[in-house]
Amino acid sequence: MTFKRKLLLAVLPLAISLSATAAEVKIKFAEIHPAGYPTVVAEENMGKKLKEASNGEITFQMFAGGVLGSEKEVVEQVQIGAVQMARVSLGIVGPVVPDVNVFNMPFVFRDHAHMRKIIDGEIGQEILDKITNSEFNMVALAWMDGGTRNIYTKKPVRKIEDLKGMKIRVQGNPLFIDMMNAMGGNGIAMDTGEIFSALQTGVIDGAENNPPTLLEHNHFQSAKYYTLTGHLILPEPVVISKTTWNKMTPDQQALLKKVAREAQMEERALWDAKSAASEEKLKAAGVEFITVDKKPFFDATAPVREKYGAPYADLMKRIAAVQ
Ligand code: BDP
Repeated sequence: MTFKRKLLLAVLPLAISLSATAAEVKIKFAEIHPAGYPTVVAEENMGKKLKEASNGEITFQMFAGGVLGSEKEVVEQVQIGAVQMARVSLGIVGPVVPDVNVFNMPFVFRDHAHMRKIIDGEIGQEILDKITNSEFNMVALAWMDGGTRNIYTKKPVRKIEDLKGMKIRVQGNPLFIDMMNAMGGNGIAMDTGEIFSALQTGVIDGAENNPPTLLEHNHFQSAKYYTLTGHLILPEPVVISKTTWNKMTPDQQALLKKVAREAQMEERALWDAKSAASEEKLKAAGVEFITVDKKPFFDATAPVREKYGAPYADLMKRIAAVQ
């Protein structure tokens, strides 16, 4: 064999593998929620579309149920590119990209419909861009709907005074600790996966979340009182590691943006159905839904909005102006 031919044979596999890796994108997607949850279903459908529309160049594998770690850990993994994509609560992103905290403030949205209007419009895109333009190596693509969060406890909270001194789990974001303390409770940060046993063993007296999470994460087994404070309406960004994003072709990037936005709209319908069904199941399981006057909760948290909202006064005005 001539030297030239030998050389060609030696570099050929390299050339083939280089061109193959340029087009192939393998996505591991991390989710804290279990299979069948609205976000998981919409994201899996997004994965199917990615695979089909890219002729298999993009592959997608869902890791539901928190098997890749807590949301905090997953955000770190996405930053280094070890996990390619995830959906996380915005609460968890706040300590990393403080600019997103404007959506994490208690009672910043009038109601669920207001939040949806905001995430679908230009302000929603601006906040996604804040994540993308931060130094944290993630591209934020779309929003999932995480409904409205209310407080659930082992002993009933029928008025704000009842919350006094109760240890209530919140997500790991100082803003939420301040929020819970402002309402009279004792905010305790822990990961989602720790709540179930912390409730059972009495490490905490309660937590706060939407009906599907209260049901699907089995917290209702210990916390039978659900007080409808509606203090947080947190949207949930879908992110991809910039390391992965930068390896994708412009066409692949455009495809991902398109199907992520479709997932945003699809999840919403799934969410509404799941939320209604969860409420029924929780009531059937003996959870008491307690209607309260929200005003004392709103008033008590005003200092939190002042403290964290100060840099975003204009943005908050724009949010309030959206009808
Ligand atoms: C749920 C969110 C999930 C969070 C969880 C929590 O969908 O992303 O991990 O709350 O509070 O509503 O930990």
